[in-house]
Amino acid sequence: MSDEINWNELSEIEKIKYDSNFLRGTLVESLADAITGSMAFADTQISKFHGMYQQTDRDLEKERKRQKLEPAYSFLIRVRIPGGVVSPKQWLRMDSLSEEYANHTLKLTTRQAFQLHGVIKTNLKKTIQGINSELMDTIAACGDVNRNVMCHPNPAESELHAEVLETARKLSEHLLPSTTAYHEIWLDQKLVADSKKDVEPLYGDRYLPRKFKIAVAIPPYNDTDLFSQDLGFIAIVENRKITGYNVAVGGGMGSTFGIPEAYPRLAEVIGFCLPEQVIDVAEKILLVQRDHGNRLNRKRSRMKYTIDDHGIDWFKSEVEKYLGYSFQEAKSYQFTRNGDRFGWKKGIDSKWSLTLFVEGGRVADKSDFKLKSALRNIAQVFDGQFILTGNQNLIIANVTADEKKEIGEILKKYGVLPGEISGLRQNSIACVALNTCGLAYAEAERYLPSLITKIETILAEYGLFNEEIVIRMTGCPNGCGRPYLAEIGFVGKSEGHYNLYLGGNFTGTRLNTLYKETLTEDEILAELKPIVADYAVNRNPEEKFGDFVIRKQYVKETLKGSDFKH
Ligand code: SRM
Ligand code: SF4
Repeated sequence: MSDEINWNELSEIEKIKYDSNFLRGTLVESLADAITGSMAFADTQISKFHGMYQQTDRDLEKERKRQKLEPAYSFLIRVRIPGGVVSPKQWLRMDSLSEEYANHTLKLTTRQAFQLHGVIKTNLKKTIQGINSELMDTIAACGDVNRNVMCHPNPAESELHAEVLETARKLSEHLLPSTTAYHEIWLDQKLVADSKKDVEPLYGDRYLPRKFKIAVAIPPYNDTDLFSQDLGFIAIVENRKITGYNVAVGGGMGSTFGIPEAYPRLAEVIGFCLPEQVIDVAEKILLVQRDHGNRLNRKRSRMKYTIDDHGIDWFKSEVEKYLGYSFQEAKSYQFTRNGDRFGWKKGIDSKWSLTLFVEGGRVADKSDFKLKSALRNIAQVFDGQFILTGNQNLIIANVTADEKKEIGEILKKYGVLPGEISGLRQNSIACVALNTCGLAYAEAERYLPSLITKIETILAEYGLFNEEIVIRMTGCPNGCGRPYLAEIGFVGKSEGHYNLYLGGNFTGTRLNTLYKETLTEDEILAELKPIVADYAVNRNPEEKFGDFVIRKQYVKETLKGSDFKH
């Protein structure tokens, strides 16, 4: 079949995947090439499936060019952690790898994964072996496959959370590529001489047209931003049991300035399935996308466009054809919020959990705020779990009453106390952007905290310091911080300039709308101040900021992704 393909009309990545011999490419040769810190182009694409991205330090770009040096190449490594749950030992391993081989920080991502930044080529293998030695891996953390599966697994919330964690883990395992390339290349396991023996029963030899993302959520909390996912499972709970899941398809945030046919889109609910059907449903949806997704133009190859191109009814019936049975009618559900809920919480089993705000998901030591040291110390003395949330935060879970006291003391010792953090900051997300992201037009993680401080001054002036408002910033329109679901969203246009989007809602079920383009910081503050003032005086009781700006017509509601404007 693949031999009949007209490669000229397909995106060049399709040929690279096909020629890679089930994700081997010439990675071994690229790793051995001591002349450069980079990999051959095709290997930079294939290595994504192994959980890494080649990057350059963009802060050093000009100086390296001036000195006629090649860019300062290094790699980000992303660890696959379904549901974000790791043990203290695993945390300690990631901590020590970040010290030994990376830039001394840990990044908690918007998909509940760890990222290490700044790993040079010669340290890649040692780092990946270190990760695997603590029973974690980086397979399929990136690439045209199913990515890390998200869910909210805090056992303090209910016994159902353990069940969805199990589901997320099963989904992740089931949808892993089956090539042995990862084990050969990184873990020195036996080389398969004729690796064409490998089969990819799910993916085939060209894998998916594009990345594929799944999340599970238990209402009323939409803390995995379910409608931004290719595939979302909404748990339906009756008599304290999960009786099944509503199935939502076709979400995605990625978009591109100047290309109106690339837009963010919300997932749509197409029906209900039983818990025992979840894996099958996910597999068949993935297969429909594999077989019908656009392989010509990567800007249009996510599943959201397959759905918009063919229609949701066609998509649903195609999935049902693959399944051999029909979905049941969707059940009613209600989300009341997205984001995380902070502080100590006593669980159903009398154990405690602490949800800590981690600004921009960056675990690092600063002079008076030694978060990294504090978490290392906690991991050394306690026996529970660390849970990475989908909002770049961290839950310390399964804590006994004795451990609670000790953890409190450790946090105090290192200056990390869950003190007063504004409702705006608590609900903030910033993508990585500069200095590592090759696609960033502007700062995000390094800038949003100081912008929030300035917006907080305005909010405090109007008595709104504690008002929870979802604010998100990304350095480009790809949407890694899911900015198009924020009540206040910023997307970088160029250095120091951002588009401002308003009117997403607090439950993560509405896209926002472009309010003003290419604003500087002064302009952002000048635009926001009168709206905040109006909100303080004229909002209805309990009315959220995102709903207010729609009611007062600062922006019109975006009803569907294809209407979204940059
Ligand atoms: Fe992302 C690419 C970082 C979540 C949409 N994303 C990138 C790259 C790898 C840049 C690149 O391709 O060279 C970024 C690396 C920056 C760095 O230096 O670390 C990057 N994405 C991230 C993370 C680390 C942001 C964060 O600050 O947490 C998140 C890692 C998640 C994970 O653990 O797997 C991250 N990315 C997302 C999300 C949010 C989500 O998945 O819930 C999205 C929007 C949802 C979606 O996929 O539609 C997202 N990333 C993208 C896109 C646009 C995809 C598209 O459909 O157009 C790109 C660019 C691409 O794929 O071409 C991208
Ligand atoms: Fe990079 Fe853009 Fe993603 Fe931010 S949104 S991490 S700038 S690709």
